[in-house]
Amino acid sequence: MAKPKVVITRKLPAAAEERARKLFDVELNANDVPLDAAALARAMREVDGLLPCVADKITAELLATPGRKAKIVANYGVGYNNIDVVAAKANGIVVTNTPDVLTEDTADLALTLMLMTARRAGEGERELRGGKWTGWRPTHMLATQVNGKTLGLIGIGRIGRAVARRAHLGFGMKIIYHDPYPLSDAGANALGAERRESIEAVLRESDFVSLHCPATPETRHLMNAARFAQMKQGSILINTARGDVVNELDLISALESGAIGGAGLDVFEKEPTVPAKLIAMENVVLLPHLGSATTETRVAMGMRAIDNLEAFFGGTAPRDRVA
Ligand code: 8YV
Repeated sequence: MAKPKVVITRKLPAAAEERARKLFDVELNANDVPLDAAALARAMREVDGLLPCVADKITAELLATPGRKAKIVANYGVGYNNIDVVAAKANGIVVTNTPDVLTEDTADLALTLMLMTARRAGEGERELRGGKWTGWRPTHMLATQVNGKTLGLIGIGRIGRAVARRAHLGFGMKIIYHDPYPLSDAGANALGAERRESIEAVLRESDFVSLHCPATPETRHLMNAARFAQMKQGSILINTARGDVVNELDLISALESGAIGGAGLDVFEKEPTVPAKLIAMENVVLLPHLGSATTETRVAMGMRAIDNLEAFFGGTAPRDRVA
């Protein structure tokens, strides 16, 4: 039997590409140049399945491509806001994601941002590399203590819980959270996590606020001027979720006015564009969407997406179906 045809939109770690080559008649992207809308539409017409990444916009128009052959979009990533899942369902196209495998790395990165922002690590490094360090002194670059502070989590799914575990057990932090789906009593006790009835209640109490909700129409600009006004003065926002969850202009205003003390950001509204005003701020740590960027995890994400394609083409239910 002929192998199913698959397009993988970006270069993946070699082990994942090798497995894809064995299982599928696969088109790889050796040059790693992003596919434009026309190339994605051609793929929709000519192959059985697509394996896209966060930057590939799988729009309603694309999913309704006349003469479409593709029946599955196996996203490389746990977040799938790059795919119009409503349109996928309407067109009978299966969508899968890659949960679990990137939980720990993304939590590590949230803690990296928290520590770097609180302890002024980026600023200190810039000072040293810029040849401006004049030597040790008791009042040099005094920062915010992390240990024992209150961390507020907006969303307590897999990644939120992994962040809570690190912060509570490793840094003695008090964990509060808001999520439409509360933790079980046992789950909450293990993390020392207390639920709050509203996002505002979390913001009012937290020294650090970390976002761990998916990007949906409901969570778009969840952090806006009114919500920044609820945060404690000097508190720090961490975002490893999606840029859309934060109104970036309102964040800039909150940082400029001193309403909040800093931000650690791995994701942005218009990636790869980052507002110049953020880049100019010393109290902001900016990373280029590195949440899952370890070799181990990027291989595991590839394998998981390939598992989903293999199951689908083998006639069984893919494990990670989201539409
Ligand atoms: C991925 C991510 O690198 O999985 C996610 O949701 O944000 C990242 O870890 C990205 O989605 C790859 O497409």
